[in-house]
Amino acid sequence: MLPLPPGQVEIPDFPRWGLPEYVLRWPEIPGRPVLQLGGDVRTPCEVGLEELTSLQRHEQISEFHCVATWSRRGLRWSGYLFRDFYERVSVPRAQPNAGAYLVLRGLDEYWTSLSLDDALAEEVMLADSLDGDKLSVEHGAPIRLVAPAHYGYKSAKHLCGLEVRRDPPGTKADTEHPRGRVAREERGQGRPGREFRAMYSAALASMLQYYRNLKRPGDS
Ligand SMILES: Nc1nc2c(c(=O)[nH]1)N[C@H]1C(S)=C(S)[C@@H](COP(=O)(O)O)O[C@H]1N2
Ligand SMILES: [Mo]
Repeated sequence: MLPLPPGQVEIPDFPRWGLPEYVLRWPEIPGRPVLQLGGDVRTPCEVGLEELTSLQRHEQISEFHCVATWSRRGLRWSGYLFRDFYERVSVPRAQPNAGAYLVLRGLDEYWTSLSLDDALAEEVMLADSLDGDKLSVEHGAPIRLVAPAHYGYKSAKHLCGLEVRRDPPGTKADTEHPRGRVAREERGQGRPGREFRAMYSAALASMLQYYRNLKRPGDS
């Protein structure tokens, strides 16, 4: 087995994770979920997830690397290749102008971005199933992005909107890197990756305890 990327440690489980501001929001899944396509496009529009069933299904097993230094191996995602979705649905329906970036939005109001090149790379998926089960709310129902070569914060859960942008969209904070490539340890901005690594490693045990004990609202 290949070694994990620099600074990552393997964990056996897969906790729901994210900034507390978002992770404690368990979004209500609409009866007919849609993706809003907008931004720098000729025709902003709405695509029902049922329309994705015209695309070829794709399954892959990949690693997942959270910037907080944990990695999970062997997740079996199923859904659609993002590139297929973009080329066969987004482009014909929304008619993007010459944008080079994508903003991804979740039902919990989370947002992140990817360069279009990174989003169209191999292994980037829209996943609606994990390890053979329908994607749970915990992990991003009804559909989420999966970008294994990027830190977990780029893999937007509960995806409900995609915006094409001509200019770099920026980030929510310096703890997110505009590109976030794991192989280059692009953990955040303004400091080298290994400094973020040291900070997260020191906090990992207590963070894992917090996220492993998250309860859905209503659970006892
Ligand atoms: N919508 C949304 N997407 C999100 C987040 C979030 O809080 N909300 N957290 C990100 C972070 S930091 C990580 S590590 C992964 C965690 O995915 P998981 O909850 O399925 O483990 O989701 C990413 N995508
Ligand atoms: Mo993360």
